[in-house]
Amino acid sequence: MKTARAYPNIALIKYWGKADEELMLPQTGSLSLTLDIHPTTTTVRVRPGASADRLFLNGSLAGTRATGRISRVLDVVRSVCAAKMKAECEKETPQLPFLDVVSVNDGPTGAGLASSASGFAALVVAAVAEYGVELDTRELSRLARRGSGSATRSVCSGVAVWHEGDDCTSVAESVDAPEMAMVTVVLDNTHKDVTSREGMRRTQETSPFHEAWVASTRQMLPHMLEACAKGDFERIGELTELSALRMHSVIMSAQPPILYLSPESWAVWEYAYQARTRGIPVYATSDAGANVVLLTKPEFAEKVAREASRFGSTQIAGPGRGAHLCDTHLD
Ligand code: 2P0
Repeated sequence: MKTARAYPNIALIKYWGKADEELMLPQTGSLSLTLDIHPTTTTVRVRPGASADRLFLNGSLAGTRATGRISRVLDVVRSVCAAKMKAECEKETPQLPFLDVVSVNDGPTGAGLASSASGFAALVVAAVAEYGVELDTRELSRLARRGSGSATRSVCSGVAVWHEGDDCTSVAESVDAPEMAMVTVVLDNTHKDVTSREGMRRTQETSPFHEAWVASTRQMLPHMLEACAKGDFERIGELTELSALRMHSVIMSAQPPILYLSPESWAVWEYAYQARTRGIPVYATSDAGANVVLLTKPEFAEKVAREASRFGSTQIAGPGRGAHLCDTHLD
């Protein structure tokens, strides 16, 4: 039995569009901060003789859709682990058994706070360990990508860049960055109407601005990496807002349009603009849902959380650890 824990991440340079749906290759690179709140904890155990994987999610046996989604990733994990075992002992390729997966999310599932990122990152780290194979962060990140694009980044600690590339090179790695904090402002913890996957597909297929989005992201990412390396927080904040606004612009221009942001979301965005005029370094971002995440310097996090609590429930997050094994197992 093996257990792993992983945290969600919030992108500062957003990923919105796939170059390859099967391999889950992104059209552009992206960059995020892995948080230290709302972890997913996942325990896996081999099921000798069973004919399928089983998933217990937040205390209940999951349906065929959710189980199928993790099982497809576990098939890739099994083939990579079997190939590695064969290469190491030069015997027959082993047939690896199916797994029981018990997973608990400590946070709002499907509300734009990236539960699929923490979920798939924890899943691959636990499964690889259960099969007794050692893989490095690059290889784990490559496997997590097959479950969900944003999971590629949750394998890494702190600020992580996920590279555009092919099946081998499109992986994430941590990069140096200044100290930052995030304040999540949860306005609506119900499920979003259009999943990220469907939203990306629709945007790519129907928005006349999609190519411009791809070009602008390719242009912004190197600037963001430079700002991170220099520790230039204001530049990081400006690029964060720009990337999120450009992503929502292209999403709104899909047909039929997708409106993830609500009037309440915009009120939080306005708060960030207004707070900056008072000397508070705070910048807004939003993912595929109405919630807003505020990026700030650690010493301002409490003030920002207090002020933004008039919009919704706020929580302070700092940089979190990448997906890792832990000793406490779930039943
Ligand atoms: C991101 N998002 O960069 C972007 C910004 C949401 C908005 O990655 O289809 O769950 O599984 O790869 O990763 C959320 O989408 O989508 C996401 P799939 P994913 O964080």
